[in-house]
Amino acid sequence: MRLSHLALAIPALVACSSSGPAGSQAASSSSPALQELMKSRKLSEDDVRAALMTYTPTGRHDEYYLFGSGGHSGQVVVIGIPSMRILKYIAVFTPEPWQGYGYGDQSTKLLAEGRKHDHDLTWADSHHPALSETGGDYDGQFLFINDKANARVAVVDLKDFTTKQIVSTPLIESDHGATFVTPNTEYVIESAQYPAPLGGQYADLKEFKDKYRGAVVLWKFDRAKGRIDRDKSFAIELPPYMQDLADAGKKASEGWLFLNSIDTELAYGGDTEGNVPLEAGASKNDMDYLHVINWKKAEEVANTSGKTTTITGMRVIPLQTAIDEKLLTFIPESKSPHGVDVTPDGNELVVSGKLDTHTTIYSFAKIKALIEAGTYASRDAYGVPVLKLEDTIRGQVDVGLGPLHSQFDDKGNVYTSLFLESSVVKWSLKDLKVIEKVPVHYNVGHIAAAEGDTVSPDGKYLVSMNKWALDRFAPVGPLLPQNFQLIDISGDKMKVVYDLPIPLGEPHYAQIVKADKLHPIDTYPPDTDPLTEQPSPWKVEGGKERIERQPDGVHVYMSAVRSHFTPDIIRVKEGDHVHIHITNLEQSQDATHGFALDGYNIDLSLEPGEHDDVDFVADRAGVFPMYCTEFCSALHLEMAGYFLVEPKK
Ligand code: K7E
Ligand code: CUA
Repeated sequence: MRLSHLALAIPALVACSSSGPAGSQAASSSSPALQELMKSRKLSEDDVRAALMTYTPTGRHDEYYLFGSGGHSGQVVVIGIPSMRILKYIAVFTPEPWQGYGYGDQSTKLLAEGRKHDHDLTWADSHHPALSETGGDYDGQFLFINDKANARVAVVDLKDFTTKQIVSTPLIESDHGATFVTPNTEYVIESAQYPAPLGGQYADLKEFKDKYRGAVVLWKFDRAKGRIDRDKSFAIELPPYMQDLADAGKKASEGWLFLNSIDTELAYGGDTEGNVPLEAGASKNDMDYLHVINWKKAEEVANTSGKTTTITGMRVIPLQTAIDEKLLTFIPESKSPHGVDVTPDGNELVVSGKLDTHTTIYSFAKIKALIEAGTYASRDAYGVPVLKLEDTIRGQVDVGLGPLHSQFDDKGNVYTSLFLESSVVKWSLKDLKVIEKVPVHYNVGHIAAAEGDTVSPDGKYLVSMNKWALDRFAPVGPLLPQNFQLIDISGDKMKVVYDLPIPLGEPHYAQIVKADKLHPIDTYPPDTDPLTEQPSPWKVEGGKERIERQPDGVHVYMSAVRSHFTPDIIRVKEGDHVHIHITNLEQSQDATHGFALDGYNIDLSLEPGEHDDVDFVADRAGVFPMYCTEFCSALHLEMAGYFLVEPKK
């Protein structure tokens, strides 16, 4: 029986990882107990193997970090692999109380950068995280993520895992092919999804063909500053197709961008106005257009005076200029594609159309040769040259129903998610043959393999990001979590080894990076403003805490250290403008203090060394306790004080 076979296997496995005879002895003597445990918990041999693959003893760190989008929570989730332990939610586009994000001056200012059309936005629909790259490989320095709903892009610094910048342009209203980076993170790519007149103008849908447009924005990243440089960024006007996912060429195809598109029929719905519904209108043709863009050339054109127009402050290469300068070429692609993925060597592109059972493998060399020779089969309605599909591909693979997105391993295999089949298929890039499929639960969207979209994928692990989880977990009412399934891809057979419920918006995409590439700091240097990463101009030195009445209001220079705030009583008058400058003087790791001011919606998280400011008007008279929100010490509950607002006479 398999059970007894396993009972022999377990001590062997345990013995391997233990350091001496004592360890192996302990393991052998416990094997009957393990067998008993397996029986009582109804665990199969595969279950136990999965447990051994993922179980991570206390104090041991994971081999990889997964950075997953937080969907409409507007955050990023960080998960350790293989343990699948959630390590952090990084606050990005939305207020997050634990991190004090959106409740003090620094983060409020940061979130305000993300205002659009003069509106505060308190949610976002984040889809695609992108790690910064050097030479096409993750370098562990920065993470970018988009907000599909409002066409915004954020920069997260992985030194402290915090958001440093949010940029947006009123040029486009929504995005989806975002964020993707060029191989040295020269640019962060954001392409529009739902066409609209550029720059937020009004035009009726009857003018869809002429007035509506798509676009791709190339945000210039200044690595030394760790920020996007708006002035050096530019966009390219595109036909009003819904640009979708994208990938940047690498190695052989470095300098090029590839964008999927959907709805090349130019349908815009109108089911109550006598038109066919949008999804029917957008499914009439057999093919959509893969957009091939020469971004190095586009950069040259953008930097040549007279070649761009400026719309809402953004330099834009007009569509006609993009055509004249041979920046933009189309190739037919399977209907309603949802992924274009460049192979690790940069030689080929894998494209999957959700309504076709095939993935198509395009040869970059063929594409480039045709573009250079000007050998076009036709032009689209806007005059964009179209290459002949048959002349650009190496072949197709019949992978199954509803192929979406592909990732790569270190052995020349490709993994493609099959939405309709709820499985992941593994196929060989060399001979375009399906090798095997593994069922996932259920309705997989993206998949992420360890370093699986870089020039040197690791293989080993793949995470399937499943939309539905109906019978997987203890029920929690009608709204269910998503299901991240960890798949072992190290051997001949793919195996699901862990199910992680994600109760946080819809995580669309993730990237998995080797943990040793990241070097996060333990504490901030004293008095650091995390947004500027500089010493704060409002610095607070121990022993120099004070309250000053100045022309612009009452300034409080406060320190936090176990287990007191200094000063611990603040007296102001009703109507006073109050500026609290507060520094956590601690320099030991994890000695975080919180600062809550009751009744005023003030909530800060002060990591060791961190300086925050908060400005507000004391518009309510009364007695307001202030206290530390992190259980920092034995006298944490005593880390408190009073904010007294004396009523006007
Ligand atoms: Cu498939 Cu936005 Cu990439 Cu959702 S996306 S799954
Ligand atoms: Cu500081 Cu609790």
